[in-house]
Amino acid sequence: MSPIASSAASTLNRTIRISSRKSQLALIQTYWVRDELQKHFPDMTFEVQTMETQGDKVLDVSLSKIGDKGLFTQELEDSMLQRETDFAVHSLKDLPTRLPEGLMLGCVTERENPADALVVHEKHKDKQIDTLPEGAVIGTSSLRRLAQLRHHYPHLTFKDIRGNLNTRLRKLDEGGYDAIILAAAGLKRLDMSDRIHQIIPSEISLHAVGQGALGIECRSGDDEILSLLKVLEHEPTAHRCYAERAFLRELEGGCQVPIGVNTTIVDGTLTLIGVVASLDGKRLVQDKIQGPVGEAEDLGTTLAKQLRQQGAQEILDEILAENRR
Ligand code: DPM
Repeated sequence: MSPIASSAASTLNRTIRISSRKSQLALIQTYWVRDELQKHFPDMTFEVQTMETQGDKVLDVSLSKIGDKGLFTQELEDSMLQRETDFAVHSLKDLPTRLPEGLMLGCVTERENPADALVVHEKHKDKQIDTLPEGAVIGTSSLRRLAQLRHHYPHLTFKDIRGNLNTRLRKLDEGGYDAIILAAAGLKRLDMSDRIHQIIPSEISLHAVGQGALGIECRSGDDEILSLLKVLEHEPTAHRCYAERAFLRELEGGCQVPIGVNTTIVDGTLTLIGVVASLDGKRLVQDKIQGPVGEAEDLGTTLAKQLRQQGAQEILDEILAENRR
């Protein structure tokens, strides 16, 4: 048997184990990945193993307080490192920009609309974000959404909200909030696009790094898995997300941070806009950078350094100090 034939045969015999969180959205995403791979590799067996992460368990504490590193990913990562599973499907925005030793981002899938969406209580169905009344209560636990929206709409009130999408929508419908902000992509994947009342324009709020894309994490250099995942890679999304992740990595101070981005690619030129906002919404440090898609990560890093010099570092230091208290 030729070496190629034998390696293909060993792949055929193997069951590929995929790890996933248990939430409805996580499962929809993971099953999509599994079904796509099954279509491409009909003779292989794919098996999904679900697990609970710390982020799924701790529901009563503000996201920004329990913070950061691998909140929604660590248990999945441990199972890959222990070779109990072969790869993990994440919402890319929940995947830390620094991965544990031995793991890598193996694939980035085509992005859904990365924008945030306004979802309103029925009584505001004739309103938009800029016509909600004074004191209207907006539910979000994203510092990024809070800081940018507060900047544009200082008359609105912001209140923490946790739980999965269904829980949040229920809390809204029950009258606990006038409106909530959610990722359009999550609503779309859950087949709840009808709840999207308004797409928040990027001039008002830049989206989170990696928002709307799936990131598939696997063991570094696991060529067998990487060759399978290649069929799901969407290059333009990958370039955009690599630029966004390099930007965040360069700025990150170790807590959930009010950092937003926007990326586009036109004729091989990538444009990255980045913002760092103070929590009171009073200061926004925003700039943009352009260059060849092949230099995506350098562009992200360079823009981050520029923003630092323009005052972003001060804002991040303040938030870090606040979180340590
Ligand atoms: C991260 C944030 C939020 C999630 C912070 C942010 C939103 C938290 C909140 C890093 N992860 O966006 O600034 O609003 O209280 C999350 C969602 C999705 C992935 C839900 C959402 C679905 C969209 C996607 C939670 N993670 O943002 O509404 O796959 O990109």
